[in-house]
Parts: sequence; C-alpha cells; structure tokens
Amino acid sequence: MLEKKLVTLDEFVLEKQSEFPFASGDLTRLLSDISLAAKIVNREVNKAGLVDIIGTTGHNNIQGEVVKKLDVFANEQFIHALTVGGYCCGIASEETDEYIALDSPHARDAQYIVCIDPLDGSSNIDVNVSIGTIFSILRRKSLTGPCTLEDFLQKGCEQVAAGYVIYGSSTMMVYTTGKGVNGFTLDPSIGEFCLSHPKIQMPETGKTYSVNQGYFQKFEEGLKQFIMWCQEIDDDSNRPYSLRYIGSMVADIHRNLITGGIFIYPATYEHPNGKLRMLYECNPLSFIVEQAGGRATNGHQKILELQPVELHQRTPIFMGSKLMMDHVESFLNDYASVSNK
Ligand code: P6P
Repeated sequence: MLEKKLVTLDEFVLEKQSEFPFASGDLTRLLSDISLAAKIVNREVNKAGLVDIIGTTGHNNIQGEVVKKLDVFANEQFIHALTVGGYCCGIASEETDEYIALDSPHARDAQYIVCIDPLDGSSNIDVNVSIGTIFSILRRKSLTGPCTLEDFLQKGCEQVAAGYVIYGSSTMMVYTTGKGVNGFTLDPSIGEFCLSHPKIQMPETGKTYSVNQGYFQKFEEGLKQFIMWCQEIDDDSNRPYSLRYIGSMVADIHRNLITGGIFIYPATYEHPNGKLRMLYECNPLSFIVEQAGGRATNGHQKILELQPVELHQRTPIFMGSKLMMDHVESFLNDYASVSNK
C-alpha cells in the first residue's frame, strides 16, 4: 500500500501562500529561514551534553537572567539566518537589549519584522528537559529604510504569523498564519520538517493546569480559589485536575494545545506584570492558542488586544482551553475586590 505522501514544511508553506492575495513569497522565504536556523539549533541542542555548549556564559541578559551558552548560540543562529535571508528588516530578540535594524539593501526594503525568543526555558538545558524557540512575524509600519521601535510595538492581533519550535522527544515546528495551526515533526534522516499534526484544535476543556504552585501564597485570591477548585474531588467534572508544570513555556503550551488544559503565569504583588514577555512569548503563543480554538488573556483582557509600550514588556498570562479559561476568569472576577497582600 502506498504510504501517505510526506508533506514538508517548505512545500506546505508554498502551497498555502496561494491563500494570500498579493503574496510576494517573502513570508514563505522568511519561514524557511527560521526553519533552517531551527534545524541547526536542534543539532546542537541534541548533543549539548557532549560539547562545551551547556553551562553559562558568566553574564546576565536584560531580563537579569543567567545566559546559557546555548542561548547565545541559538540567538546567533536565528539572527544570522534572518540577516543572510534578507526577508525581514528588523529583529527583536529576548537576548538583545535593543532591536536590530537590518540594513542590507534587500533587508532595508523588506516588509516584515521578527520578534523571537531564540531558546526559551534555557534553565532546563542542563537537565535535559524540553526547551523551545518562539517567534512572531509582523508587517512593518514604517514605509522603508531602517525599521523603527514602533514597527515592533504593535498589538498581537497585528501578527502575520507566529510559531514555536519544541526541542523535545522529537523536534516539532508549530505555526499559524491566521488560517489555523499546523504542526511539523523534524525527520532527522532527511533533515525536513514534515506535516504530522494538521489543523490542530485545542480541546475545549482539559484535565491539566500548569502554574508554578510554589508561588501560591503570592497569587491574588481569585486565582488561589481557582487552584483549590481544580484540586476538589468531583467525578462529574473530572476533578481533581493534574498539575503539570515543566518550567518551559513552549513545552507546557504544546502539551495543553494537544490534550487540553490551562497555563497560568500570573501577576504577583512583587511582580505586577508577571514574568513572561509580550512580544516574543505571550503574543505569538496566544495567536496560536486562539487559532486552535483556545483563549488567552491577562486575566481580564485578550492578550492580542494589549498595546505594548516597550520591547521587553512583561504581562500576566492565562491561556488554554476555552471552558477552563471561563472558569478561571469567573473566579478572578468574583474575588477581584479581595486584597492579596
Ligand atoms: P518560573 C523559562 O525561564 C520561562 O521563561 C518560561 O519558559 C517558563 O514558563 C517560565 O519562565 C518558568 O518560570 O518562575 O516558574 O521558573
């Protein structure tokens, strides 16, 4: 029996390009540049323990987080691929304090900018837990010449495309251009991402909640009540739910995308904007979750409607299956007036 035809990422993106009127092919090439860099990063991630690339660089990034050698390597690979490719005019990376304006003749007139977290969850590298790359693609607002800060400070609903790569038991690339979510698994024997998860739909409910329960005492009352509700014994609603928290956002979101669930990284009284960044973590993953039928808010407003005001801005985030999102939001609203100090 003939095996099902393998559809590579490049073939799929090219085929879908026809769904976009006036498509110039630049977005297709941009996604191809990103997938190439992801394959190179994957190669190093898979042997990180064997070469002198794990461990730290001895300095901290703008987030004040210890920078791992693999962080630097991944950042270099994506910036190089996007620079050489010439299909974007600017890059905002978690690993670089300021945005990078690409000024080659081709890049200067390119219509897209990219926001990227080259290697998210890097604290897990040394303990061999899944990590990921997250990217967001926007159309520049400036007309030509060097990109500007305003090109990056756009609402998440303006994204043209968004995706992530998860370096896990297998390496997958999952992306959307606003017409559904599709997943591609890297076949190392041919070096291609192949369509493995077409038209991903997030189950409208789940049995998993993902939150760092260690911060429980710092949460607002409504979130505390929601978490205790998740832990109640109630067969009719499949509770208690399971707590699954990997500490790598891409891995937690990917699991919840497939099996259903809710991921929460909330504000605390110490960090009123939470920890996760809007431009290259929350916006792209919210775009994907919404395209797969889920929801994403900061507890009160849609993430994709928030107006960013700075490059590395953080936001509290609640994202997941829509019925679980309804539940957590009802608790947040019911206890909104209760102080969490
Ligand atoms: P905490 C990894 O450092 C990260 O940015 C996300 O991938 C992850 O969800 C979160 O931070 C974990 O943060 O405070 O629970 O260790």
